[in-house]
Amino acid sequence: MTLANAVLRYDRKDYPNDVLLRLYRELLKPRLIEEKMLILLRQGKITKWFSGIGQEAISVGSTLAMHSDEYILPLHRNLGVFTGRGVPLGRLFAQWQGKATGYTKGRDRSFHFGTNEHHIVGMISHLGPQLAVADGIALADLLDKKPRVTLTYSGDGGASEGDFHEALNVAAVWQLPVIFLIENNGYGLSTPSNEQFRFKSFVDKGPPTAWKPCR
Ligand SMILES: Cc1ncc(C[n+]2csc(CCOP(=O)(O)OP(=O)(O)O)c2C)c(N)n1
Repeated sequence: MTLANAVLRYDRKDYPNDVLLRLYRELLKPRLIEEKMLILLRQGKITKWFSGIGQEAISVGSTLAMHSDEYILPLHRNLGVFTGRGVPLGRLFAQWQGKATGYTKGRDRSFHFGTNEHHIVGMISHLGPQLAVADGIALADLLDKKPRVTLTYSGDGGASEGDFHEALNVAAVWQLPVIFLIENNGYGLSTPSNEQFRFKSFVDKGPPTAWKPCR
């Protein structure tokens, strides 16, 4: 079975209650924070917010599937990565309100920040530049023989960038342990999918291959 024809199977009976309850709580946390942030936005207490409402399960599920010492490179709609990694809420709110106690010490009020303590690398742009950084982290792990995986995200719009194709190509050629997770929410900001790309699945951009480097 290839990734392209993989089917998501879920059977409630495969999971004990405590696991399901934990997942539900982890899902609820970013949603409740986002609802609060949207109120603060309307009140003029924060200046911007990129909503990830409806996409929480992607960030939360993928983050919880990672080990805590594996690097994640999230984007502007991946609040669930920060909550899933247990980043203190006080500092998160301070960051978004541009306070000195935030991660960027008041220099920025968005998701352009990381925390090495939580193995989260700050977003460079909303588009592709952080994808090649994920390759670099994975290469370091490979050279150090550390059995780790690096997780990075892209929107559907970001997947049209040259950076995206470069990062995928290097990862394929060097067999790097990177997960490129593409969130297709139907729009690249305001550009609809039918004006953005022409294929059925993003998997077509990086088909799995049996080829191995000869070294
Ligand atoms: C290098 C660069 N070019 C342009 C922008 C402006 N920009 C921010 S988000 C975005 C589109 C993102 O679309 P997509 O990847 O589909 O993610 P979405 O916001 O729809 O989740 C653009 C063009 C940017 N942040 N960085």
